[in-house]
Amino acid sequence: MRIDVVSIFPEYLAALDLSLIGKARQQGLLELTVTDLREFTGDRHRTVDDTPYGGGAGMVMKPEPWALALAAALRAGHGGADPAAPAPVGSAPVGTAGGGRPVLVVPSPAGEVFTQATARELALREHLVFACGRYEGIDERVVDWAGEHFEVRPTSLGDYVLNGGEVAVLAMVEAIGRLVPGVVGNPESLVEESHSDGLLEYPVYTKPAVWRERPVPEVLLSGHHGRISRWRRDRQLQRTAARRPDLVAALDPAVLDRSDRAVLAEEGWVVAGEHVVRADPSGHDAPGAPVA
Ligand code: 6GU
Repeated sequence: MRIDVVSIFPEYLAALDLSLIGKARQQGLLELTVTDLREFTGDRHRTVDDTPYGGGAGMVMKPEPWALALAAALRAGHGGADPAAPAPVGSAPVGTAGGGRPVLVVPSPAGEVFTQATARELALREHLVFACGRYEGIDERVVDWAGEHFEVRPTSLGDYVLNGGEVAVLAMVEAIGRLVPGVVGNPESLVEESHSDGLLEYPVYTKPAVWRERPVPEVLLSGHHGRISRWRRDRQLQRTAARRPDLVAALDPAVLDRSDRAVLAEEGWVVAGEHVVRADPSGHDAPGAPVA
């Protein structure tokens, strides 16, 4: 997989040299470049922003440096070919090759929310480009122009505001990169983790068996794999009900066995047809409940 990040603060992305992602880059599993948007300016002050048409607070990123930077990223992904040049005879049409068109991820609190499903989807693509905006954002015509060359994905980490896309890109590249085959040494550690099955992870413990008068739950020392699996599943269900009722409401009843349903019932949730809903004696509809 190839990843290009464009930012006016390339130093922010230095953390991608570290840890799992840094190692994957050294091993050649990920080819990642970070470029400074200001390299694509033409004036003495290397200007990347200007005042907004229509007025209002803050500054807007100028379109031309972005178009030049993104075109350079496209060329890098084509092995240096001019993205505007006709495709060589016999080459696969865009969108039919394994990874499809390059994806342009535009981090923005106004984007679609990034989830584990987004990470899984993007981990299958061959070329990702991240455009880190600052100020009030990038001139919207860049997004329009980029749509001719990329699949454009305005993407948000959640409902809060960061000063720019860089921190969001660190999070997204880590979430995506660790799903690229070979990046995480033991692929089993990708299976049993939060969100992979729509539930939060169960609690974990290590030695000593008693720490500051607190014992590890006895079942975990039993060596009884069936009981341990059941205990862990119960803790996942309880924890998800307590912390993330939205995830419980999104569960497919088909994945819930009788024990699962019993645990959820104790937390106040019941299966009603195709949905898991709050067992609410008041009769008010729970979020996600089917309309009767
Ligand atoms: Cl992706 N960017 C910015 N600037 N703020 C955010 C965000 C992204 N996700 C949540 N807040």
